[in-house]
Amino acid sequence: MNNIASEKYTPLTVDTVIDYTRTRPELRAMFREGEVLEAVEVGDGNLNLVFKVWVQADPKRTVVLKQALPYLRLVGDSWPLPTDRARIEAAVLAIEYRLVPQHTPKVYFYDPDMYLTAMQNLNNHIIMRKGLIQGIKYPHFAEHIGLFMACTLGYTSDLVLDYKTKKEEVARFINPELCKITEDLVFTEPYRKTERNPYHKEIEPQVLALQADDALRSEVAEMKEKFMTQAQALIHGDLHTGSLMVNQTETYAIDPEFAFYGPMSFDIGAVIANLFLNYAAHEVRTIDPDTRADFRKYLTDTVIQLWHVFEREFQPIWAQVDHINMPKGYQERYMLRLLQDGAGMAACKMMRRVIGLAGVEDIRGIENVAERSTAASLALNIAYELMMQRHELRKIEEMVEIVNDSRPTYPWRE
Ligand code: SR1
Ligand code: MG
Repeated sequence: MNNIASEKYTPLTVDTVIDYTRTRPELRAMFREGEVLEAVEVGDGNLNLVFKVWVQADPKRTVVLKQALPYLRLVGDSWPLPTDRARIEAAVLAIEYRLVPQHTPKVYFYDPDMYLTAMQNLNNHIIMRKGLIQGIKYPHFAEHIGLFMACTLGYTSDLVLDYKTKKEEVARFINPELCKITEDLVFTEPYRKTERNPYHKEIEPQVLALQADDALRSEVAEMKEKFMTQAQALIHGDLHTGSLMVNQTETYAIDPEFAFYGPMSFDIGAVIANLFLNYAAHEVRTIDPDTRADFRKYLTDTVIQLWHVFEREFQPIWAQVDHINMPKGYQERYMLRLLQDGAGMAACKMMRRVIGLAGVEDIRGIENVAERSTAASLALNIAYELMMQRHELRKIEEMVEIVNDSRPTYPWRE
C-alpha cells in the first residue's frame, strides 16, 4: 500500500522541525525573525511524530506539531497506515473547536503536503491517565467530558444536521484503515488466540475462559456490528484517558485521528472503560483501604456525573430541529440504548486493554506480576459483568453497582 500521495512529504526530525516552522506564515506572529527556537520530540503514542517548538527566551510561545507517519510507530514499517488520518484529525478538531472550544486545542494550520497539524500547546495540563494513576482527582472532569460528548455527538448527528449535510459528512470522514484497527484490536483479536495478544501468562486461564464463552462473544459481535454499521454521529473514536489533557480546572480532548461516523456509545464507553480500568488498577496501586475507597468513589461518582451531564446537555440539542420526528417515548428509549450500548462498548474497551495489543499503563505498568494479575483479573471481571448485564441496566447507578460488586479472580490481598 502506498500511503503517501504527497511528493513533498518527509518525516520531520528535531533537527529539521525548526526550519520547517520558519517556512510557515501562520507562525510568523508567534516566532519572530531572529529569535532562537528550540525543539523536542515528545510523541509517546502508538502512531505519530509529535514535536514541540518554542522561543528559547519565552517558552510560553510554544507550538505543537503533530505529523502522521506512513506506518504504525508502535510496530514499525511492517504495518502501513494511511496518512489521510492527519486530514481527518485536523478537520475533526476544527469541528470540535467550533462546538466546544473550551475543551479542544486550537488548530493553527494543517499542512496537507506534510500530513501535519500545528496546534495549541497545552503546557499546564497532563495526560489524564498519568494523573489518575497517581490518584489525582479532577473535580470538573465529569462536567467537562459530559458537555464535550453531548455537543460533539449531538450536533453532528441526524438529530441536528440536515439530511444532505449528514451524508456528506459521513463521506468526508470515511476512515477505513483506522476503523479496521479498532475492529481488529478491540472487537476481534482479544477473543482469539493470536501472537498479537501480549497478556501475561498468569491470567491465561481467565483469558481462555472468556475466549471460549460463546454468550460473551455473541455480545461482543453485536457491539462490533454496531461499530461497523451505525453511522450515528461524528465520534472521536479513541476517547480514552490518554487522549485527555487535564488539570484542576480544564479538560481538553486531543487526538481524534480515529474519528468517523460511528455509534455514540463508542465514545461514551471509552471514557467509562478507562475510568474503570483505573479503578481496577487501584486494587493494587493504592494499599491503604480508606485512600483506595475514597479514590474509587471519586472514579465511580465521575462516571455517574458524566452520564447525568451528558443527558442534561444532550436532550435540549434534539429539541432544536427534530429531523427524526420523535415522540417522548422514543427519546427515552434512545437514551436507554446509549446507556446499555455504552456499557457494552466499555466492556470491549476494557478487555482489549488487558488482553490485546496496546494495553494501558494503569495495568500493564504494574511491575509485580502477582499484583498486575490481580488488577487485570478485576478489570476482566468488571468488563464481563458490564457486558452480560447491560440489557438489564436502567440507570447509570446500576452500572456502578456492578463495578463495586466485582472482585478479582486471583486475589493478591487475602
Ligand atoms: C495499533 S494502534 C493501537 C491503539 O492506539 C490507539 O490509541 C488506538 O486505541 C489503537 O487501538
Ligand atoms: Mg491517540
